[in-house]
Amino acid sequence: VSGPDYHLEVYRKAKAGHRPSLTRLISTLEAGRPGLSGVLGAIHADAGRAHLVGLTGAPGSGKSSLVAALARQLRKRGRTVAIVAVDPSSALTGGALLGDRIRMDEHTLDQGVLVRSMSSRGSLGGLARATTDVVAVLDAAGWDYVFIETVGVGQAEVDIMRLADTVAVVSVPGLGDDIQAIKAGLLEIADIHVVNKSDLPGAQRTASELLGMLMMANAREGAWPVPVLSTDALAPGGIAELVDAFDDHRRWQEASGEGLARRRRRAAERIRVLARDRLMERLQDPSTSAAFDGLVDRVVDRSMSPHDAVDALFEAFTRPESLAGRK
Ligand SMILES: Nc1nc2c(ncn2[C@@H]2O[C@H](COP(=O)(O)OP(=O)(O)OP(=O)(O)O)[C@@H](O)[C@H]2O)c(=O)[nH]1
Ligand SMILES: [Mg+2]
Repeated sequence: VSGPDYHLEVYRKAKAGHRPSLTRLISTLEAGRPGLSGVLGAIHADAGRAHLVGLTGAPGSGKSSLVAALARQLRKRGRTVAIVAVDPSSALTGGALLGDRIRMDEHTLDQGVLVRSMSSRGSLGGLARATTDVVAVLDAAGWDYVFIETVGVGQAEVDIMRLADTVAVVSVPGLGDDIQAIKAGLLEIADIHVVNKSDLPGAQRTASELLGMLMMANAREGAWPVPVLSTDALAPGGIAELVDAFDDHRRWQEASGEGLARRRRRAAERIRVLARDRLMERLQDPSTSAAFDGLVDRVVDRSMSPHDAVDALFEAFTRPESLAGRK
């Protein structure tokens, strides 16, 4: 059995709390099979209630340990927690976040916690798309918090972090890599800075350096003052304060209008990406490719400019008979 009705039925069960249906739907969405627009529409209509929290930072900074501690704290507060660990580098290494699975074991028997690892397998663009859909279904299915953990500090991580309502950038005591990470663009996307491993020497100094870098931005009228929080994910320490900061940030966003602005940016970007994907699919479609080759011929023999060829293509998308006539 397959098809749109089948996916909607799986989604209905997932929303009702049936875990196997949820994990099956996540796998389907991750694979991005055709025929999902119906269920994606239903998911979109239901989503928008969860607090999406992104955690990123240098490899080994303690993101997974932090997420585990955060999940424990949130469970104490009666909230449900879904964790999506995304590894963009797995396209190169072929590895998955095995360690994350092991460290999360303590939570596997808890119905209020769900852990999912995602690797890119294919393209990085595909990973961002898959992550967007998986996070949306978790939100729609009623999870209170959805954590998105990414390893590393590249553009792929920044793109994935744009999904989140609140982005926490995790640093560790001692400089070097962290400053590199911040230079790579993480400073602009951080809503909260976390200095994890605060049990190690130099934590105070790292926190001061971060605060120094934030001083100008934090002094701006009406800006969210990005806090720098110290945590020890293992002891644990500072975890309740971090959860409070997530909630403060969300409240501030809703009060200031920044939340709506962010949702608008996210929606606009999503439409753009999907439009671009759809366009590329159309260009690769066999029904278009013959006509496309015809346009290539004309650009090569200079009877048509590339710009006019694009005009012809766009016309063909709305009036398919137009290209045939032009050949
Ligand atoms: N001393 C100390 N060690 C920590 C703390 N948090 C995590 N660690 C240790 O740091 C190591 C890396 O922790 P992870 O939670 O796997 O870090 P990560 O950022 O998820 O790592 P990747 O996903 O591989 O990038 C582990 O050995 C942890 O036990 C902390 O607060 N203090
Ligand atoms: Mg990790």
